[in-house]
Amino acid sequence: MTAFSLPPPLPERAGGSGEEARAGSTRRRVLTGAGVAASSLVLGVAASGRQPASADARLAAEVHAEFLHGWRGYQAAAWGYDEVRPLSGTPHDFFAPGRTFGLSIVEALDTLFLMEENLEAARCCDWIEHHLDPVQDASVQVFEAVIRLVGGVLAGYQATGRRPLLQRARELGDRLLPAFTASPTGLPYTHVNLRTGAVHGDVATLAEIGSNAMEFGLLSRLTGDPRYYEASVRAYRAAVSRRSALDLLGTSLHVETGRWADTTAVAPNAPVDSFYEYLYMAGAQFRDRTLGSWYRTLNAAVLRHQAVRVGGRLWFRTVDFRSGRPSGVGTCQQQLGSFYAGLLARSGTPEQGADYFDSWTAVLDRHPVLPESVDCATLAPVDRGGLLRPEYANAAFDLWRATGLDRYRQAAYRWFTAMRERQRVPGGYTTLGDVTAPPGSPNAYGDLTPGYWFAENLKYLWLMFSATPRFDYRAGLLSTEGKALVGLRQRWV
Ligand code: DMJ
Repeated sequence: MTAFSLPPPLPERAGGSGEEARAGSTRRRVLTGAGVAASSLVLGVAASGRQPASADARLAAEVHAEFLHGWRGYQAAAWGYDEVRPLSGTPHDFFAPGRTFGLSIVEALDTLFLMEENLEAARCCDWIEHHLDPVQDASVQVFEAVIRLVGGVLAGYQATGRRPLLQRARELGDRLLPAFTASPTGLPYTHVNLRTGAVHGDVATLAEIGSNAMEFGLLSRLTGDPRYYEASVRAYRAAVSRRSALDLLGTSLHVETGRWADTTAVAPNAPVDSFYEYLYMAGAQFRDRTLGSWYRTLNAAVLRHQAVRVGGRLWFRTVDFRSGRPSGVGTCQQQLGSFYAGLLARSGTPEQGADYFDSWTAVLDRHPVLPESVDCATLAPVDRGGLLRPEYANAAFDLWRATGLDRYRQAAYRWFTAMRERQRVPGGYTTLGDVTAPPGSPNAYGDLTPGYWFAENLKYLWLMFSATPRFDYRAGLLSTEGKALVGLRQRWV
């Protein structure tokens, strides 16, 4: 397989001159196609997993049963479609109206493998091999297609070794690449038509810019084709080089000019959340010191300028990225940001990770399940929706792996029982319109099992309680969509 090179260190900020020339002269490292680091350079960040303390067969069985309940609901009402609406028993197209990618099948595949549901996982592989069309006339959001489809198919390939899956992931990657290569700055357009290659969406958020390095890096590693990872790193470089003197980033960038489209630093909330996650995680995955260095620089700035104590609890305020002064949106905090508690623990600041996790546990103390967003001064909901988000369980899993403390498993189990109590319906699991509305009231329910529910929510619980031999707890790495991109242990066909 061909070798490909990894990128040079931290770029200058915007306005610095000669960045590319300097970058070209710095030391490069090489990964072989088989993924062996050929350089002796050592990464400053590393996977921080532990072996599982002990299995709890009873709790693992509960988790397994609930996953299958949701899975059967999808199979019965929406097999072959992207998602299921479990109350109405109808399918939902996630990417484009009238187009399906069998999203929930792709999302569920490696979870089924980890749960030793071999026949179900094989059915998923069969569907992907025979029905997933990567050249549909559909304009898809690149970020979602990468983390959900490319990541899901790659995880399936790693679990099974079935070569057509790798081929399918490669086809998808090739069809998504124009979003990066058509851009004059390297910042990806947000959408691409898989058939025509036409791109659109010229303002990209940080999550859309960076949340591809794990999947594209793995695709480069498995195929020996460097283009995917190089596109990811170029996009990261384009964003990081535009950081402010405070080492803070705004929220979104104009793809064609490279100018900031706003001035607010909102980390770790959406829509920048996984930009930071992937700097750290891809840095660990590929032993890429450049990404690790960017993560440390940017994350230190977030902790320095955005961390704030409200009522004794740790939260992150929105600030102007140039001045560091608090900006606009007051005290609103998104549940999506709660993953960051785990990332902080993994990346060397476990005290802040624990504190931030406890802040979200305080929110869970107040509500039946976590609302989409809260006012951190009062913990009252701002957005009352309950979208079956996995981020709190993701954080519990990461904190448990990083610290070994059982309290995180207990917190995750409590979160699981709340979800089971409120969001389980005969057709599976559903979103809520208002987490505070009593069950049965008009606003209580939404009608969707999001694809990510199959990839994430119960996988974290299963990994915590099953001690499955199919996952390497020490070295395994999960993507932002919960795909086990590193550490799936057993191949079977
Ligand atoms: C998932 O699609 C991914 O975790 C993504 O990074 C943002 N969050 C959703 C689930 O809430």
